[in-house]
Amino acid sequence: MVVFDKPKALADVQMHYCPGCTHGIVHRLVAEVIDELGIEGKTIGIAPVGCSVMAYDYFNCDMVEAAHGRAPAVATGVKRANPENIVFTYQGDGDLASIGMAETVHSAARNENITIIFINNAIYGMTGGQMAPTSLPGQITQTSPYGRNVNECGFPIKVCEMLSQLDGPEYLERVAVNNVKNVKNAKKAIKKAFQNQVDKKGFSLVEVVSSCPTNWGLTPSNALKWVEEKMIPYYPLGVYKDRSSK
Ligand SMILES: Cc1ncc(C[n+]2csc(CCOP(=O)(O)OP(=O)(O)O)c2C)c(N)n1
Ligand code: SF4
Repeated sequence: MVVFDKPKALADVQMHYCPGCTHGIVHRLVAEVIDELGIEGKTIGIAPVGCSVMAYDYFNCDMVEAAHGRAPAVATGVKRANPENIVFTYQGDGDLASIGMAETVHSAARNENITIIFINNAIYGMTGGQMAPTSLPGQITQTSPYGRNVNECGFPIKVCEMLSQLDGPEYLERVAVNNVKNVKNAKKAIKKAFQNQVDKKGFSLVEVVSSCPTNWGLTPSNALKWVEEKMIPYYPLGVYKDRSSK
């Protein structure tokens, strides 16, 4: 009996992520969902700029690399040209909520029939730990050495809450992957976000509260604690919009 196996949609290569980084967990969940929905032959992923830039090497499906922040625009083009394909983006907070905010908001407002996996780790990971739009008030980063001062830098952007004000999006949920229960919920949300696209329901975004132990300066286990104690209270988990549930 097989009790643990690698999803077929995940390439059999070693990932470059740091020890304790939750990008790997989310990759696995996305791959499991692609396998379970039987859509591996027709799925196209859009990779971001950021630590997950090399997602194109990790998923066993066609992948397109977008310029920084432009993944939802690229996904829009790919999906409109190939409506029978399943198109997803995989983006960090710098990519999705900073440079790519316009693409995010407008693709949501248009209710594009795409799936967005949004990794919120409250920092720019790839470039060495600068403040992100989602860095917490008081959070120490390379560009906020005394802690994020909201009077100078503004408040963190709560993407699900913000997008939920739009009429467009079909489904918005925030999940986390800091413990087994949350990982299971995260998988359910990711599956629903892909299923919605199969069912032609429209724009579905899952925000995954994630960890970056390297740039937070924490051990992997303390980083998961920080997710529980600091991130989740600021970014409450739950469904922010689900038009089909009405
Ligand atoms: C136009 C442009 N501006 C800036 C950069 C530099 N850059 C590369 S990755 C990155 C931050 C990525 O952070 P995030 O999206 O949060 O992803 P993470 O690395 O944390 O997973 C930045 C600023 C770039 N590549 N292109
Ligand atoms: S820098 Fe952070 S986000 Fe990037 S791979 Fe390392 S732990 Fe993950």
